Amino acid sequence: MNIKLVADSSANLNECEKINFSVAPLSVVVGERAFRDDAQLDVSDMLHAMKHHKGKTSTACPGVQDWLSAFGEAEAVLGVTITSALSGTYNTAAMAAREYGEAHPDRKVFILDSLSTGPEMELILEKYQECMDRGEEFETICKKTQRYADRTQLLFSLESLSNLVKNGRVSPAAAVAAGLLGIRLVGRAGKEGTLEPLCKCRGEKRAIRRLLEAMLESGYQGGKVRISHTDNEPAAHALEEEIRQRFPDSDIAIRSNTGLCSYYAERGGFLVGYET
Ligand code: X90
Repeated sequence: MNIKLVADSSANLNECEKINFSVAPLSVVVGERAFRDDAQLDVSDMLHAMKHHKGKTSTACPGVQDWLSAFGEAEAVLGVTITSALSGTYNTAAMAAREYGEAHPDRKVFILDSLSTGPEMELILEKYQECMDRGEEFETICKKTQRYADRTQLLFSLESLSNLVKNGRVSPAAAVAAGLLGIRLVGRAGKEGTLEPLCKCRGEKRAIRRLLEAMLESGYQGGKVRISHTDNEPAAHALEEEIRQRFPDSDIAIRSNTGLCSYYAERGGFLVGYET
């Protein structure tokens, strides 16, 4: 069976990075300009436009048509989306899946709600791929990957929560003190798929130490780690070093956030997806 992988653009992955993989882009709206979060997006141009824009900015989830184009002509589709608790993305994907199934009763679509975003979605896609490489049945892959997603987690460190608060994705109370100079909010994606603050740390070093502690508390034992950052490669590498001091052989990869995660994580923010 020819299986295709799909994800929305909050996974920070480019279409050319995987075989038979398509992305449904979210958009970032800054005044009159809409930045589609696809391979053509220049993230620093977008961040620059945001910084100099006085009015409101916002984001929009992919439309049903974006998902249908991503599905293409595949016989079977395995997908993953950003948390349905904070975005309509899962909803439009599920609508597209229904339409696709009605138009082609012989085809199959499975969409997993990550209850998370970014690098945790990356791990989920890698799991799909691993099962496909082993030649497993579609239904087996769906079940195994759903179970796998219960063992993966997401932590983050943010220097500003301003776009999350302005767009109603997090309560203003959670954001108190973040945004002050040098304070980072360390938090995680909770079980319900919302943002849960863990602590406010002064300085990046403390934030990184707290992140590792939180990883260990939640059962990290040297499994895979995926880190994505907005303009903060030094912090991503510093975290990688901290992890390697305890687990020298862990499989760790770092990448940049694309448009959607950059909009919400803002400059300096980084996300960590890992296996427990
Ligand atoms: O317009 C839309 O439908 C997109 C809304 C997305 C809102 C949340 C984006 C979060 C991006 C920020 C830090 C991680 C928070 C994780 C919470 C589950 C990344």
